[in-house]
Amino acid sequence: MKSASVAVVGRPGAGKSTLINRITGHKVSITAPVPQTTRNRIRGILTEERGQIIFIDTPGYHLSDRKFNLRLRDLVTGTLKEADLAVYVMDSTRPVGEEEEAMAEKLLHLPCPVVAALNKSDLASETRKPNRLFIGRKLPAAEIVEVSALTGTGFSPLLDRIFALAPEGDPLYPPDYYTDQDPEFRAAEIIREKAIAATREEVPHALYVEIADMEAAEEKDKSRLWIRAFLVVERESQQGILVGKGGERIRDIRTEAQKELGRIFPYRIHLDLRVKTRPRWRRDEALLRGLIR
Ligand SMILES: Nc1nc2c(ncn2[C@@H]2O[C@H](COP(=O)(O)OP(=O)(O)OP(=O)(O)O)[C@@H](O)[C@H]2O)c(=O)[nH]1
Ligand SMILES: [Mg+2]
Repeated sequence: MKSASVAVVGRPGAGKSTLINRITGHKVSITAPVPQTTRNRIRGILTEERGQIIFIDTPGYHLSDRKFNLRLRDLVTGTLKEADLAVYVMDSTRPVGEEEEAMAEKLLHLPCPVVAALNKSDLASETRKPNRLFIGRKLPAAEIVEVSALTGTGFSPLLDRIFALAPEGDPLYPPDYYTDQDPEFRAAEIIREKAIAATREEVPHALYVEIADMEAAEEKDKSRLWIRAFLVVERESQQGILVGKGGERIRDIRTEAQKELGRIFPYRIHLDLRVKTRPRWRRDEALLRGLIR
């Protein structure tokens, strides 16, 4: 039996979370067209005849000296240290930039093997070939597999490679487990995804979700889950954007979140969603310690 912990790393927006969701067959990690969505290490577990692979989603590797980004990068570094192998997800439709250079440099010095997943193979791209050459030059030991995280193309050779490199061992989780996230974190992430999808520019980055409380109750013949949550932003103007004209936007976010939460949790969901402002929260060390982990 194979048993491995696999760090999934790469530039923001490369498709790491989409890949893990598709490979495990479950919505484990939220995704968005805007970069810098994932802020945590999120486990997605795949168990099959060959063994168990624990994929660890990580924040996109982004070069910035802000406190917030440094913490995200530390999380990537920490995850790579503990992993049995790394999957380097690269967007084949974007030219190589300094972030790819830094990422490749980091992977080159790892003790564990690296598999490169050249993603978005469903899209036409003039950068695919140069990107492939870049990986070959920078990480000569890494096998390159072209994949589409969106369609699942290339997953079979990718998994063959991962299982071939994985160490022997016993599974760490029961076979029906696909993630180890607690319900509060999952709820907060789903709500954040819907808020990101409804906004633009700086708002997705200035946003986090606070779950005030979550309580299950049996009422007549129905199980209900009450969730009280806040969308927290940095400025009053962002608060206004999230609320929208006549409260329209926050209502839409709530509806979308409630729908998806209802698919994840075996309850009828009652979501009470409000917006509040917490200036400069991205510089608040104590808060970041709780949020980015
Ligand atoms: N066409 C296409 N789009 C993809 C593919 N993989 C991911 N995407 C899209 O790329 C965008 C970013 O995907 P994510 O999975 O959120 O990327 P990520 O690497 O997790 O991003 P961060 O969490 O910000 O680091 C989303 O709009 C996805 O739908 C793919 O194989 N093909
Ligand atoms: Mg992500």
